[in-house]
Amino acid sequence: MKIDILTVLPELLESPFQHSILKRAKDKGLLEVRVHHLRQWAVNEYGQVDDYQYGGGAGMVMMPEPLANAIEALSKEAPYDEVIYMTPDGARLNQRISNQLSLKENLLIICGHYKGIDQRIRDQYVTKEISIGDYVLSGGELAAAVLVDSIGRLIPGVLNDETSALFDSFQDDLLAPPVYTRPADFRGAKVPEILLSGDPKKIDDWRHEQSVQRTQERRPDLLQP
Ligand code: 6GU
Repeated sequence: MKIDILTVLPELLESPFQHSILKRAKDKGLLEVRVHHLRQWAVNEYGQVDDYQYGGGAGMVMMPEPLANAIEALSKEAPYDEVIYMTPDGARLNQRISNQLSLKENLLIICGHYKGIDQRIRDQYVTKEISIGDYVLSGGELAAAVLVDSIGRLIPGVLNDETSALFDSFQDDLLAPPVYTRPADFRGAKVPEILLSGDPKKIDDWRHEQSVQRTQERRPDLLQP
């Protein structure tokens, strides 16, 4: 999979993909993330990419020309399956959306800044608008990093243990069960006996029970049909 990211703050996206699982995805050739500076497509030599909004009001708006030129130039290499705009008024990201996007080949993510991007770019180029939750960030970059992380780890072959994503919280609309490692007795607090039983069926059943219980307590909304 290839993911292009369009931003006015590429520095914010330098580190997130250089570590851990996403680094492994890159090293294995399963994921290529390219960060593009929107200023390359600025309208003048001052690097202008934003302007005052029509109708007045505080805050700048990202101009349509740089974005359109960038999207068109980048699309020439290969057409995008989705052009995603990160915005607090987009659809709230969830595991289902990440699963769907992990099956795509070629994605473009646009990071908004200031008051956002000109509506005409959203109308004419953007195919998906995504928010990562009901709070406001100062730009789309950190949200884009969250999205790429959640997608990248789902690409087949990225995770070491192929099955492990299957047991993540949300993968089946349940939260993950509690986990334990050594020692079996930590300052008097013991690991549940069943996990030491060596009986895989019992352990599976216990984990499922714990998942359901945890979901009922913490996220009953996930259990609604
Ligand atoms: Cl995608 N962008 C911004 N600026 N704020 C957000 C967000 C995105 N998702 C939640 N808050």
